[in-house]
Amino acid sequence: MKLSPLKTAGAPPFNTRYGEDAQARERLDDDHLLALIRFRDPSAAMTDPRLCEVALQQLDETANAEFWISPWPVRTGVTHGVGYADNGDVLFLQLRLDEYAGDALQPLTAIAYRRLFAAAHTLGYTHFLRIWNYFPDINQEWAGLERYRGFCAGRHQAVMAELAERETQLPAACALGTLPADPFSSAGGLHLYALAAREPGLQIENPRQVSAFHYPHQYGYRSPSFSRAVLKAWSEHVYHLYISGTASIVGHTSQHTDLMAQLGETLLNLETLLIHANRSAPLPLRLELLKIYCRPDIDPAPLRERIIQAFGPAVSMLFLHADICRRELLIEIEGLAVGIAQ
Ligand code: 3EB
Repeated sequence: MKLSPLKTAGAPPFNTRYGEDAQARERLDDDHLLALIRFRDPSAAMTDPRLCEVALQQLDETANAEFWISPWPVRTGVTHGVGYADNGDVLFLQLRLDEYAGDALQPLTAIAYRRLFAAAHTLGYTHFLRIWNYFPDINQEWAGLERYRGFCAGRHQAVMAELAERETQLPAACALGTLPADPFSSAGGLHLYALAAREPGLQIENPRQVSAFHYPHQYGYRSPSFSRAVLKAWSEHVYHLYISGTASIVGHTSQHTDLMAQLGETLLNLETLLIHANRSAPLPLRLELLKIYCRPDIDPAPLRERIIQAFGPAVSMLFLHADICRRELLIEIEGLAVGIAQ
């Protein structure tokens, strides 16, 4: 297929929104659909490279799937075992690898990342803007090593081999522990999805937080390879800010044991990051989407209320139950902010 987009000035190469999962299947018939993220135990085989099923339990009846929509038709395929969809400007990639042993997560992660990078190179999108990382039992220890730390070591290995500029080209990210409804289903394993572009974005760090790639070794012998956010200029008129999973961490230390206190600190981190990113963006960045991951058994209602207090009622929210990568953390929030010239 020839990709010759009729580009509209002032329009991004894709829009993201939360919507009803009930509409999900029929949306796959639309060749403008770049990606569809659903939150449910994944089916055994990948049926469409754009359909990404993540084994997290949703808390909300209405907004419970994420749609990435392209203004023009997309192409789909599989390369290096990585499913993809692209529209000439933006590439969606996903990869799920089965896990046969809990202590093999580190080499599995390195392999997964190498395959993601190889696929993106083959397709001509060499700049990763955002990567989502999901796998079960994130806080469980195997042979004395917490699985999250094993994951970080595998990612570190692959990222160091890939990136020339190791501290200024890191994608935004999140890493969450999945919670399959059926533990004997095919829902286990490492599941990555990502967003890549032909030209780089701008890495943004949070002045309230030590950069994750500089965390001291008490959090793992290889630090987490991600940036706090990536600011992408899709044109002079359109900016996206991909905000990494953000938690109640100041400096490099987790703060508060109380849920609402952790939420308050997290919101302060997000506000600070937005103000900081706005200094690099020629247009004001408005927060549009938030995805809130909280530990099982947490009630979303008071969280929603507090978030509306902070960011107003216009922000769309999607709540998921997940395990967070530090045992003491109860909540983590990622987001998308957009700047568009009027
Ligand atoms: C933190 O700030 C909380 O390992 O990819 C947030 C975002 C976190 C991404 C990752 C981890 C990751 O360290 C945890």
